[in-house]
Amino acid sequence: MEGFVLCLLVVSMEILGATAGVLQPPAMYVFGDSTLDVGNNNYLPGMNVPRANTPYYGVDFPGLPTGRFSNGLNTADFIAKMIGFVSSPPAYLVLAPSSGVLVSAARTTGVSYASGGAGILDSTNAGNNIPLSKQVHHFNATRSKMAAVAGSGAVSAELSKSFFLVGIGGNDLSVFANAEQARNRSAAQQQSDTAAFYGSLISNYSATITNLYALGARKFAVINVGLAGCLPVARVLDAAGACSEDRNGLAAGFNDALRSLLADLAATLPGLVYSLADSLGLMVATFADPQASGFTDISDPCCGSGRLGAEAECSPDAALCANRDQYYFWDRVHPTQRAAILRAQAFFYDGEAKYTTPINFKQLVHVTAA
Ligand SMILES: *[C@@H]1O[C@H](CO)[C@@H](O)[C@H](O)[C@H]1NC(C)=O
Ligand SMILES: *[C@@H]1O[C@H](CO)[C@@H](O)[C@H](O)[C@H]1NC(C)=O
Ligand SMILES: CC(=O)N[C@H]1CO[C@H](CO)[C@@H](O)[C@@H]1O
Repeated sequence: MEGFVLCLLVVSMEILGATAGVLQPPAMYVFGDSTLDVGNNNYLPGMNVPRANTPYYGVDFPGLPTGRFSNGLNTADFIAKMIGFVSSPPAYLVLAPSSGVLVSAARTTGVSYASGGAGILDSTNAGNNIPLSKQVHHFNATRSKMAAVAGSGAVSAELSKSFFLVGIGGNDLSVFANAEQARNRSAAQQQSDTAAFYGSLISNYSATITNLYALGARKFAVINVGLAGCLPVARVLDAAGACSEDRNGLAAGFNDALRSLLADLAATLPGLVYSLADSLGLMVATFADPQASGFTDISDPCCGSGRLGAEAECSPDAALCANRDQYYFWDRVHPTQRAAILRAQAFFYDGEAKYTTPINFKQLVHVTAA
């Protein structure tokens, strides 16, 4: 009996430890695209705004669409759970109408500014999303409201311990690659276009991190761009349905530049700590041995229609697969909930520095920012 009571005590203390946030950061702030969006786009006006607000989005959780581009939860949700939150922080546009609601959420869970279709460049899918620069602007507005309530010093202290998740770049790459293809450029021209393109991406990414830092952010978890050429939406452009090696190479080149950028910023901005997650490397490993991760299909969208299931969005009229946990792709662009949890696990718990550098997300949570 005593053993039983002791055991219960230990268990309840562990639960308390997790929920009382002993090691948990005060909040989590999310910036990026549809891989992290939890509903911001549902509040944007316009016919051409990408929205996950119809079936079969959300079919597995919670059973109806939530604005997540997934059959259930997304990568931001699973990372949030691993930190100790219930799910991703709420979408900014849900909170913004009430200053009180916004400040209270911002200080207890955090806020998600991520928007489907968004790019590092304002020009990417312009008018149909919240571009990265505007997401930072929204964070700045949030911070001002927090400071008006709690004082700037207290807010800075909270933010310095908070978790800043950033995942963006795939849409910029896809827009650039489509434009290059349409322009029929020579190899030499493509090389110089690509160099200029990387230059503006990195310059804008640098401005984003520097601005967030100026506003008090210290801990950055950054997800790089995945195998852009193996998304169903890219493969359908190929007559044989093969991955586009050009697009995969474009992603790898950007990821190299992003890795250097973060190392440079950490060397110049005192107290900045980061973990860079290798989405591309994880996809390469997963696709090389799908069964090891429980996938039987790594090329077709679970929900889609037309050739390769990739000619249309997931919609109520699309075909829906039954064994969704065995598919890597949920729709023609996004991972399934099952793929998302594996991504989050790889980035959070990575024990061998395989998919994160220089530390994993869990270490980033626990590191004491200077
Ligand atoms: C692309 O450009 C090359 C020469 O630069 C030309 O021979 C070819 O016809 C062009 N293709 C298209 C589809 O315009
Ligand atoms: C945040 O907003 C204030 C007030 O509009 C502005 O002065 C400041 O430059 C902004 N900071 C950043 C980093 O964007
Ligand atoms: C965050 C940031 O600085 N974004 C800038 C990216 O570049 C465009 C111009 O190309 C600016 O308008 C954005 O403000």
